[in-house]
Amino acid sequence: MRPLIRSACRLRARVRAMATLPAAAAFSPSSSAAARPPRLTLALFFLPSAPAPAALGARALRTSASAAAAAAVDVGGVKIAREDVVREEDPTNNVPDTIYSKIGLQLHRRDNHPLGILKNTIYDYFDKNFSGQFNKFDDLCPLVSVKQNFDDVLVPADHISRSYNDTYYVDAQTVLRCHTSAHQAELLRDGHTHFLVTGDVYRRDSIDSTHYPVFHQMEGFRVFSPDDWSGSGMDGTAYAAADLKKTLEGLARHLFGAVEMRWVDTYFPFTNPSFELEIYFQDDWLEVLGCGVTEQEILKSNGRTDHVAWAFGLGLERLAMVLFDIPDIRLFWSNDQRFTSQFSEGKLGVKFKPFSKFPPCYKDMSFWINEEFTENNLCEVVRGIAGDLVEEVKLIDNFTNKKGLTSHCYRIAYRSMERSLTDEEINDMQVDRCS
Ligand code: FA5
Ligand code: MG
Repeated sequence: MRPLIRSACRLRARVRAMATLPAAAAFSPSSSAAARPPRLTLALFFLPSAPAPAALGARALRTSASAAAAAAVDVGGVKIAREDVVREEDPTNNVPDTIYSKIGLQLHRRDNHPLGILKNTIYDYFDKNFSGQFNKFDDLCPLVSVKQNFDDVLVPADHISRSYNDTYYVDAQTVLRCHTSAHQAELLRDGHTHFLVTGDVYRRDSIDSTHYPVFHQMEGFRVFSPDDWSGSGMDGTAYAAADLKKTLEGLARHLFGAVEMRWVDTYFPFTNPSFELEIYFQDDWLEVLGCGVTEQEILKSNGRTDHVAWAFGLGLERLAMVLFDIPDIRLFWSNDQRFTSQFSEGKLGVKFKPFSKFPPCYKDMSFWINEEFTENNLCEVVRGIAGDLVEEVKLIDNFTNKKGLTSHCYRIAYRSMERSLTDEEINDMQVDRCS
């Protein structure tokens, strides 16, 4: 999970943690699709003078995945055409067709889909406890301005989440929202004081069973006026923080029944204090949401001076994977009847019965990197070539030679959820599309 807000560099951390094997080990060939993966040393050597994966990726992506992209989609009455989002010649654009093809699908608006079932159950909780006070939005356009996504929620100018490595830019001023907090300011300005915003959000990220570049969040926001806290013996901030925790603990019980949970202090630019809620589930603590008391500046700038507010942002896939026992985040996008037929409106917590677990096909890929290399760019290239066949991309070796050149070896796990993959077809796909 890449936190929007923390700036930890997972790749660097992992690289540091790895023992550096001798070059011979890093590049030794082997061959089998079974437990010991073959080493496929593709002709992808990014020497310092060679193009970085970002540049290479953009081209690969745009030719390989366009078949799935529709001509135009409608989101809340806004028509979004491919050329509005994917601009091949524009260096300020980094949106591939694989991402465009997800815009407008709005899984959270399907009542028979696990994400729709979960959204409706959260709505039920707020309707029951706040009798219609919360306005609900689930159809706001995911194309937002840099101002909405970052400036309006006080994300610092140099924050890592603004980088082209982490965010999909349509142009220098427009992004695919990377969190539903992008809508806080406009809704406040429109006069809303209690609202829930559900939507698809987009982040360039690593690849594994819990990360997908498109996922879904629900934002909650509640404004208090001085009358609300004046008799409480608390100041506005303490009052809002207590109400926030009570509200979210109630929501967690509504979803999970009696569960162990804990609050963890954290940091977000738009809230202070800030917390994460973790739930103990299947022998581990799981972060399910971020939240906090809204920074005064946001309220002041949007017409609510002298008020306080709380806000939260929860990850729907995170919760749904736990509630429905869904083992791989790619499954949410499946149209396979064997997946879709297992879920129906109003039925939260029906346990998913895996219909297949086809064998993975592993390929290892070694290449020299330069200072421009990033893991997110590599993942984008791989996703552009293999689409949803790629299950995981994992750094397994990191080696620096005497001249200071560094090579990385990544293990790519390919696995179809519908059939067995052959070694040959994956070899062909890699060679065809990378040459
Ligand atoms: C945010 O996005 C903040 N906007 C949340 C927030 C809103 C905080 C309002 C305070 C006030 P973060 O990046 O941690 O924070 O993401 C929030 C939740 O989204 C996470 O707890 C997790 O459940 C989910 N999430 C984040 N990244 C992913 C991902 N790559 N895949 C699936 N779920 C994710
Ligand atoms: Mg987080």
